[in-house]
Amino acid sequence: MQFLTSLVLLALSCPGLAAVVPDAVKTVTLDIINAPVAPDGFTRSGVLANGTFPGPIITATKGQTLVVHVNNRLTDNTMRLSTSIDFDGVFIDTPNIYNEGSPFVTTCPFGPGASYTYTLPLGTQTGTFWYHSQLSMQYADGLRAPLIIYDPADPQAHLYDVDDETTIWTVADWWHNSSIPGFASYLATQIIPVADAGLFNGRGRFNGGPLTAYDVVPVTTGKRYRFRIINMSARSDFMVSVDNHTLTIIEADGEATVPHTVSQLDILAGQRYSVVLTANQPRANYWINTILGGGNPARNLNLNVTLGRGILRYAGAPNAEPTTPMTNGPGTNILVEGDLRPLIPSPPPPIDFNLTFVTSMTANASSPSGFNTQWNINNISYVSPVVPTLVKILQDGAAAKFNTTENTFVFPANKTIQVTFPPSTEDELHPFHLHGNNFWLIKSNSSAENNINPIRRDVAGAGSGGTTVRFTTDKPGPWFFHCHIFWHFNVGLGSVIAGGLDETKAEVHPTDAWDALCPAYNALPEGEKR
Ligand SMILES: *[C@@H]1O[C@H](CO)[C@@H](O)[C@H](O)[C@H]1NC(C)=O
Ligand SMILES: *[C@@H]1O[C@H](CO)[C@@H](O)[C@H](O)[C@H]1NC(C)=O
Ligand SMILES: *[C@@H]1O[C@H](CO)[C@@H](O)[C@H](O)[C@H]1NC(C)=O
Ligand SMILES: *[C@@H]1O[C@H](CO)[C@@H](O)[C@H](O)[C@H]1NC(C)=O
Ligand SMILES: *[C@@H]1O[C@H](CO)[C@@H](O)[C@H](O)[C@H]1NC(C)=O
Ligand SMILES: *[C@@H]1O[C@H](CO)[C@@H](O)[C@H](O)[C@H]1NC(C)=O
Ligand SMILES: *[C@@H]1O[C@H](CO)[C@@H](O)[C@H](O)[C@H]1NC(C)=O
Ligand SMILES: *[C@@H]1O[C@H](CO)[C@@H](O)[C@H](O)[C@H]1NC(C)=O
Ligand SMILES: *[C@@H]1O[C@H](CO)[C@@H](O)[C@H](O)[C@H]1NC(C)=O
Ligand SMILES: *[C@@H]1O[C@H](CO)[C@@H](O)[C@H](O)[C@H]1NC(C)=O
Ligand SMILES: *[C@@H]1O[C@H](CO)[C@@H](O)[C@H](O)[C@H]1NC(C)=O
Ligand SMILES: [Cu+2]
Repeated sequence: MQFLTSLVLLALSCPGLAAVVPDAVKTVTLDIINAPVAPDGFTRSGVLANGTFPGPIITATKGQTLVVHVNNRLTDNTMRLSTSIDFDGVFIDTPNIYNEGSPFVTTCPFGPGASYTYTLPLGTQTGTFWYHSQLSMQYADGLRAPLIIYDPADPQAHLYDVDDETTIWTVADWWHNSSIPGFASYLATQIIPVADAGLFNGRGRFNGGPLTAYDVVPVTTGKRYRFRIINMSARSDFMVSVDNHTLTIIEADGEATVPHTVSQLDILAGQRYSVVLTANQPRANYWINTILGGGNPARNLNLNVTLGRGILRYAGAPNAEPTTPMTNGPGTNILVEGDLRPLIPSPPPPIDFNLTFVTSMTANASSPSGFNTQWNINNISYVSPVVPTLVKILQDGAAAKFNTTENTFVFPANKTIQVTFPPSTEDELHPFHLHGNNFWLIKSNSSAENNINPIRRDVAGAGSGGTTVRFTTDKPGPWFFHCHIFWHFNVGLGSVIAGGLDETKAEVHPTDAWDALCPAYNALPEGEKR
């Protein structure tokens, strides 16, 4: 650790690494439109940023303010017509919380024909992030894309040679139908519609479908690549490996880690990793295996998890698929999340409030949500309020009132909160995601606790092994804390962590454009609110 810390200091103080000073502001425009899209060869209509899936990559440099103008040009009413964008994993300071994009927590969505500009000072944060629609199940219809904040003086720069737009890897689950009938089916049957395909960098195949070209990742012998892997799933997790190569993890969710080499890693919905791959094998084509998990493939004969993959192609190798069999990966030397260590240690502070979150699924046609399928935290199923949480806090500060079904946990500012998910009886991990902040991962689906040097990240899976996270309310405000399996989230598997209500009221001064969002949304015809 001493040695690595010295390297960090060396890199930071080395004048050779001093970078060109970027513009203070990075401005991006996104037009949200409906357009036909066929990532796996099946053409459907999508809800798409600038008409592509994944949407355009947003890149920024450490210290910039990101300004994103979003124009809602949606017209296809077989999918949602309103929208709201979440910049997943980006830290947001209290004064900017109103630009955080969480419908009915920190904002209202905006309807077709309307625009909104998100202004996000990025501070000192760097790493791998993504943006997606935070409204209902809309991101399953396509509105998801990478967001990378580059560090011109990356303390890990000596570990890799290449880190650019060709080294971003996205994995995503994909459905042939709109999320609206899919969600209705889930409510009626309690079974999440099984995806039709798993996609690597926006491409994949389904059983019986056309032999669409797999995405090709070019590499040159001898070079070291920083691949930034983003799981943009609405449901599925993926097992990631590259035939004949190891992957050295150096970042998890925007936090640098001590380099840790594995052959395979499981990445949950919403999670990100940076891995270094050294092109040190014979010049050839190699399968990148990104194997989707989640759901019983027998329920959707289109789905063939083996067909979700890409190709790592060495310069000089034939322009062809690998000749080796498609496998699901080596199945050995798999990442154990609890083995990761932060590059720059930050010991977790002692606990002020100790919470337990018990997750459960119930069927209740007369539940407050009216859903026959309902997920609960401590027996409460989250239902969005009509008046967003932040609006209530800005009006009433500490006197703000929340319905039981808002599952809103109120704390003083500057306290340390621990949340324990006891071992559950469920067969899958719920990737719990904290907005605008991150947490220390004290216990990762196991009984082993690390109170000394755990990693910090913003998505962690809670499942049968038991998971504990710890975070502070140093940034007053209401922050969503929810399962990133959006099917579960949309039937109640969510909560709001609200720290320092009076401080929030004092520090947050939204713009007129933000103030206008809720009245405009409430005035929309029902069909456009959806
Ligand atoms: C999206 O499309 C708009 C309109 O064509 C363009 O101005 C903008 O630069 C595009 N955004 C990105 C991130 O490519
Ligand atoms: C989509 O769902 C609707 C409503 O259930 C159904 O009528 C339609 O056939 C489905 N389309 C596809 C491509 O599965
Ligand atoms: C992405 O996350 C989902 C849900 O947690 C999971 O089922 C899937 O395996 C993950 N994908 C990867 C490549 O890890
Ligand atoms: C990858 O490793 C396997 C097993 O060691 C070997 O059979 C195969 O030839 C290697 N692939 C290439 C392209 O070298
Ligand atoms: C999945 O695809 C592979 C490769 O085409 C094929 O060999 C296998 O039989 C398929 N599996 C299923 C369950 O259809
Ligand atoms: C916090 O609660 C968990 C159970 O949810 C318990 O195991 C743990 O000992 C408690 N920690 C403290 C410091 O009270
Ligand atoms: C179902 O929801 C209703 C309305 O909230 C509630 O009164 C009832 O106790 C719930 N039943 C179960 C089994 O949770
Ligand atoms: C949830 O409700 C069940 C049944 O009423 C009860 O046994 C259990 O203690 C409750 N759990 C929590 C965490 O409140
Ligand atoms: C509380 O929830 C009920 C039922 O969903 C709703 O009718 C009521 O308006 C809510 N009250 C507030 C203050 O949000
Ligand atoms: C929280 O900490 C900040 C920074 O140290 C300080 O400015 C603020 O007054 C504190 N707030 C409370 C309520 O303790
Ligand atoms: C979570 O931990 C349990 C208990 O060790 C283990 O059986 C299970 O496979 C783990 N789940 C995942 C998805 O890693
Ligand atoms: Cu879940």
